[in-house]
Amino acid sequence: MTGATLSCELADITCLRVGAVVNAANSALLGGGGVDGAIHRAAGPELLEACRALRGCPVGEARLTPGFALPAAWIIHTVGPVWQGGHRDEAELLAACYRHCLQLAGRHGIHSLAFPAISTGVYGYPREAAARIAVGTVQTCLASVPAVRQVIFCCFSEADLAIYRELLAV
Ligand code: AR6
Repeated sequence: MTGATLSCELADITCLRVGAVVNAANSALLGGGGVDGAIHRAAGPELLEACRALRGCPVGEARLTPGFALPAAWIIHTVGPVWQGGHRDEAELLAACYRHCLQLAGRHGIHSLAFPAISTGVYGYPREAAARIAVGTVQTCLASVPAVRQVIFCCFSEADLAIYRELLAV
């Protein structure tokens, strides 16, 4: 048991006042649509400059920038896998995203973070399977990241919220 709080809520992740919000980016880290576009719009143009300096990010890894104009202090950018039917290591890569985000948060002493449903939009990962990986990986990894005290699964639809509520039994 870690004593950390796991919860889910229906929200626009750009509005959350947490230590870090996670961005579901692409490997160029230069912005895009979906949650990535929303985060870049809300954080402001300085974010693009900070992302340029990172020179990309491989699938399954994570990178840190300040939150700039967001209420969140930090942004953790991760790159989820594109769903290709389930036999191209998508599950392992998606789990790696959650694990690397938590580890990066832990190394920077970030106490609270909010995840969007990585890969479940443009990248097409089936929502329920992705949510199982998200919750399972966070529950497993939190024990080794004591700095992180609160994790919010930020849902952007009632359907996603219902899936997470069931998995978290809340
Ligand atoms: N707050 C919280 N969740 C959101 C928000 C928001 N403001 N906007 C969308 N979502 P997606 P991906 C949800 O497509 O599948 C981008 O172009 C959305 O409903 O944003 O990982 C990147 O640049 C879905 O549940 O990310 C990449 O090219 C989830 O966020 C590509 O899309 C993820 O959907 C990444 O695709």
